[in-house]
Amino acid sequence: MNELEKHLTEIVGDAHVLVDADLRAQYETDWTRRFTGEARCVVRPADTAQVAAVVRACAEAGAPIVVQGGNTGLVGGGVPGGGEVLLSLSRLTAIEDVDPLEAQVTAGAGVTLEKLQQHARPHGLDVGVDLAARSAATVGGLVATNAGGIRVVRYGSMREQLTGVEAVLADGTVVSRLSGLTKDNTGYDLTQLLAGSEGTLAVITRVRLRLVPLLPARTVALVAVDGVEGALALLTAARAGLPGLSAAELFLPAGLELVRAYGRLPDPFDAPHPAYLVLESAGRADATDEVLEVLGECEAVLDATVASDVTGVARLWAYRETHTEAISAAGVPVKLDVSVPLRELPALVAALPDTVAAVAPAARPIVFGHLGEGNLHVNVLDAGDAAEQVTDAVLRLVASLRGSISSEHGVGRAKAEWLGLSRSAAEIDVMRRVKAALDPAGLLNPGVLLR
Ligand code: 2HG
Ligand code: ZN
Repeated sequence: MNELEKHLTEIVGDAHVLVDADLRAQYETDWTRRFTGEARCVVRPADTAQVAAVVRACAEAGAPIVVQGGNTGLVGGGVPGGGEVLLSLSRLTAIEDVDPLEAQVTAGAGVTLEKLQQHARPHGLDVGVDLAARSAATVGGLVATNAGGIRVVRYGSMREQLTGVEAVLADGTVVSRLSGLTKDNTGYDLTQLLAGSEGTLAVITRVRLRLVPLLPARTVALVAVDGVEGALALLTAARAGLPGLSAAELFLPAGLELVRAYGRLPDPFDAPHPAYLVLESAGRADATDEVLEVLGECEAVLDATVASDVTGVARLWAYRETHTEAISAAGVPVKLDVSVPLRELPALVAALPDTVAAVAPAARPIVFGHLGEGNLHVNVLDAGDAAEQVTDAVLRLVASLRGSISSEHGVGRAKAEWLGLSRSAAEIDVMRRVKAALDPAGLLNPGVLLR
């Protein structure tokens, strides 16, 4: 053990500095097996004071750091590029009592989304963000990446839930802004600056989140529509006709086939259809009648199955939520997360197969995502050694449609090279200046977001 590791051991204790390769291994590869890199060691502080001491020790030693939450990220932002100290926030699991008056809660960065949901629900409150990785994804990571998920159509992304953060700057200084004031116009919004900064500006140690009413009645419709334009027509109708609209998720026949084979799920319809939508309405009372009325009036709807009991709702959601698992079981995909203006979505979906085939003829694109935001998850299986070409071709197509190369997963290591497709040179220059001001030595998450 060299000087830095000894110093880190003094701060967090023997058991929480992992130097051996086999102990480090689970932290060094992301769960999709697409990103891997060796860490100098893994360090697991227990609280903000220990995080600050660890960061200070690394700064003094000039040692770069990569920050990791639940390691559920999808762009390689939480795994080492090579040689960093891997700072795991998994032990920062303290949760404060729910504040029912403000409808807010403060939680440690290592609290999982599921734990926070369980903590809020007995108070008749809920977390405004939900996503399939809820059992492992941590709130620190969700804020650092400004995660989205399946409820953005109703409540917005993680930054919309955020009312404050506590964070450790690159020199070990702690900044804490956890008062949770809903209105507070006292200068630069440091909380929002850190949302989506992907660990490049500071290490988020605690977050304060606003909570939303717990809505016990859910009605879900799995709907077959006549195409992506039809899906958008139904979205428009659902936005107007369903005040409780809480999800609008799109998938296509190739995805349905894959999740059915993976989960041994029955065919939800008698025949294949061009596109599918999961619509959800949540509220205090059952919305089945409203949902049926919206479906009945939309000409794009070819078939539908509706449920409002807990088992039926879970059964219908499975067709959408198991996409990621089913894809992972089929191979290591190229995984892209893009968005375009809604009116360009049909053009994007139509152009994708040829765009991919031109650079990887044997590849299988599986496309699904969050319709409300024009956010598509373009997963490409069997791209062989053309992963880079597939990424380049798809991201250029998206940029040509005035879209974003990262809708909700972030830029990470995976897309840093393509940032210029979505951000102007002037914007990237401002980002670099902010980075240089907060982390002049470039020790926090080097290679992530900005190269
Ligand atoms: C989802 O919406 C996640 O299910 C994962 O953002 C997307 O696996 C993916 O590409
Ligand atoms: Zn998603």
